Amino acid sequence: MQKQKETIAICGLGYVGYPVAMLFADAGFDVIGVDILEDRVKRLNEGENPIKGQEPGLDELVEKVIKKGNFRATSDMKEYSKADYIIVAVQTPVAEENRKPTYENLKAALKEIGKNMKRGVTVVIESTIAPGTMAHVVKPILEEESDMEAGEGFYLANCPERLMPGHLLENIRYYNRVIGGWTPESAKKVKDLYKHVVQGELEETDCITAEIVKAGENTYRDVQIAFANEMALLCEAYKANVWEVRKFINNCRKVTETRPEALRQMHFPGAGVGGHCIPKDSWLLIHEVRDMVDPKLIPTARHINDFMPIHMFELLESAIEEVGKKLDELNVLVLGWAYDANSDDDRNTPTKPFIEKLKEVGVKYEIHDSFIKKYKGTLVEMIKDKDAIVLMTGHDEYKSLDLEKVKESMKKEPIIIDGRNIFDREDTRNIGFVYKGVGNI
Ligand code: SAJ
Repeated sequence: MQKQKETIAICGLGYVGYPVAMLFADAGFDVIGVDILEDRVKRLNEGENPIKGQEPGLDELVEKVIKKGNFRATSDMKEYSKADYIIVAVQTPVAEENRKPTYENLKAALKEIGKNMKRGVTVVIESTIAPGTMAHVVKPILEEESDMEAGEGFYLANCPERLMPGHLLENIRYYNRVIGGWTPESAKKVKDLYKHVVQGELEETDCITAEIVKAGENTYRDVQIAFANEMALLCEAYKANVWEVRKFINNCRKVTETRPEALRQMHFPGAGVGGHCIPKDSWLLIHEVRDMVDPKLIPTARHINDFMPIHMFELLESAIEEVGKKLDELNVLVLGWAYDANSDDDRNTPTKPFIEKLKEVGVKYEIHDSFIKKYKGTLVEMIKDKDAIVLMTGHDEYKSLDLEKVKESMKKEPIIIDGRNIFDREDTRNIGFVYKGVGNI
């Protein structure tokens, strides 16, 4: 077991790096948070928790760690030289034009780490990367900059994060983790380290397998969501209710280990797929072998999910046709800018392409989101005199809306477009709304 007062440097203090830093500090390690954003570093050293969404237990943990005093943030890259372990949790977006990973943040971070890291250090990549990246990007840069060899001068592994906003600490503590060691010793080093914060299983394998597991599981989710979204479009055409259909499909039979074929877990159709991960991890998964394999299903699933915000606009269009109003006379309230319920995370939010459609046709609109500073506002005020409400994000706050009062405050023949199945179609129609939901029109 490691001596407790070892030092861990965490590179990137966002939705992944920050909770990881807090948990290792709470476990007794000296933790140095390294981030290029000096303003963020300042606020972190003043004890501010940068994550504003609902994160059970995080505020209390931050308070405890700040009192302990073994966490500090810095933008000084030389601090890497003090670390026994360096965990990298930077964003790995893909370029919009060609869906290829750019790795700007990752390469810049690796250069600084390689330049400053000491012999015998263990480097762990938590960021989601395309299969082959450890071999073709991470290892070469670290070796080049440090003049040491992976597996000899330093240990190297990838241990992809499995975090979801709203469940950050729970996911770190209880989800199983896959550790891809450049060498078996590297995997063992990382396993012994993560034992201090992870109660889930720590499974050792090689780098390429761990890379494929992470990009693959997010792609699996994207494909499942695309199936649910296409089912929703089919149900609209059949004038059926996708939520009824989904209920009966998923209720086929109690899933047992021995009868996997009974497994039917249709995901949720909706207004679109956002976040930093799901919209791009499919492209990471196929990146290095796209020409060899020419995958069909995975890119198609991406296109179906990217279409859903546009479909929300189509539902709005057909509703206003029903009430004989014109798009350019419309005043719409859009509920939700964050990509997921009760979170302040708006990366790749599906609301953005929806808003671009409204702008394209000159629809007047307002956006409400209590988790996003720019879109905070008094909901009852913002509802006043609107023609339509379009729900993009399923924040709990919207579930408790009093639709009777909402109707009184809106223009006549009010419209609700429900992208997250928050409202009951019949109840909403009985109150006097024109209601259209994804897969439920
Ligand atoms: N969504 C649907 N239908 C669904 C599930 C989600 O439309 O049935 C939408 C959500 O509204 C959201 C988007 O998809 O806009 C992504 O939602 P998510 O629940 O997948 O959340 P993420 O992206 O925060 O988390 C995923 C998780 N991956 C898997 O479950 C395989 C999480 O475990 C990963 O750690 C995370 O990506 C990541 O960081 O990679």
